[in-house]
Amino acid sequence: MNKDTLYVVLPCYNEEDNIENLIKAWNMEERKLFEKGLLLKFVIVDDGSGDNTLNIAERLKKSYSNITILKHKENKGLGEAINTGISYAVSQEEKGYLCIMDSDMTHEPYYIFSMVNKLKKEKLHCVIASRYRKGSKIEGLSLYRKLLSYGARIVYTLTLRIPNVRDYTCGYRLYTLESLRTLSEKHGGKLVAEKGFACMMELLVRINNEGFKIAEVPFVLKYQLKGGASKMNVWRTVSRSLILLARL
Ligand SMILES: Nc1nc2c(ncn2[C@@H]2O[C@H](COP(=O)(O)OP(=O)(O)OP(=O)(O)O)[C@@H](O)[C@H]2O)c(=O)[nH]1
Ligand SMILES: [Mg+2]
Repeated sequence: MNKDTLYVVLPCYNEEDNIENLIKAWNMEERKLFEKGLLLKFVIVDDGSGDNTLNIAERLKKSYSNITILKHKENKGLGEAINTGISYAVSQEEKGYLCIMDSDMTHEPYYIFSMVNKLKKEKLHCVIASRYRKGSKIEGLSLYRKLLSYGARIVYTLTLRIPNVRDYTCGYRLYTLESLRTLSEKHGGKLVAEKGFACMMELLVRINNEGFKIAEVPFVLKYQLKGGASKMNVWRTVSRSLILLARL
C-alpha cells in the first residue's frame, strides 16, 4: 500500500525540557501510524532558541532518520515558525497530512488517531484538538489563564462564527497537505501574516474563507506536563489578537 506522509511540525522556542520527550512520545506511535498507512516525519522549527533546544534536536536527528530541522537565526515568533514549517512541508510534493502542535508536552501525540479518523471519515480539511467539546478538559492551568482562553472563545465565536469551531486558539491541529498547499500558493508562501500567537486564529479564518471544512475532536490539555516556565506574554497576545480581529 502506498503510504501518505504525516508531517508533524514542531515550533520550538526554548523547549530544551520538552523536545526529546515529545519526539520519543511520537515515535512510540510510529508503528501504529504506519499500520494505518501513515509515514511519520518531523519538522522541528527552532525559532532562535537561546537554550539547548537546537543541540538536542541535532542529537535526536542522528538517532532518528525522520527528523528535519529548520532554523531561525533569531527569534521571529510563532507565526513565522509556522510559516517556515508549513512552507517546507508543502514544497516536498508529498501526499498526506500535516499536524502542528505545541512542543511543550501539554499536547499528547495519541490524539492524532481520533483526528485522522475524523478527517478521513468526514472528508474534512482541518481537525482541531478542542478544549471545548464533550470529553475535553483543561488540567493544571491557572483559573486566570482558563478564563482568558474562555474569553477568547466567546469573542471569536461571536465575531468569526466559523461553523463547527469552538476552539480558535488551540495550537494542536491536523490539516490536509493539499489544503495548505492551496493556501500557500494563494498567499505567496506566507500562510499567516501575524507573527504572534494570534496566527492560529488567522490560519483558521483563511482555511474557512477558502471554503475548506473544519471540525473538532475532544482533547485533554495537560498543562501539568509542561517542562519549563510559561513563555506566553498574556497581554501582548490579547492586544494583538484584538487588533488582528479588527483587521479581519
Ligand atoms: N512563547 C513563544 N513560543 C514560541 C515562539 N516561537 C515558537 N514558539 C512555540 O510555540 C508553541 C506555543 O508556545 P507556548 O509557549 O507553549 O504557548 P502557550 O501554550 O500559549 O502558553 P504557555 O504554554 O503558558 O507558555 C511552543 O511549541 C513554542 O515553543 C515564540 O517566539 N514565543
Ligand atoms: Mg503551551
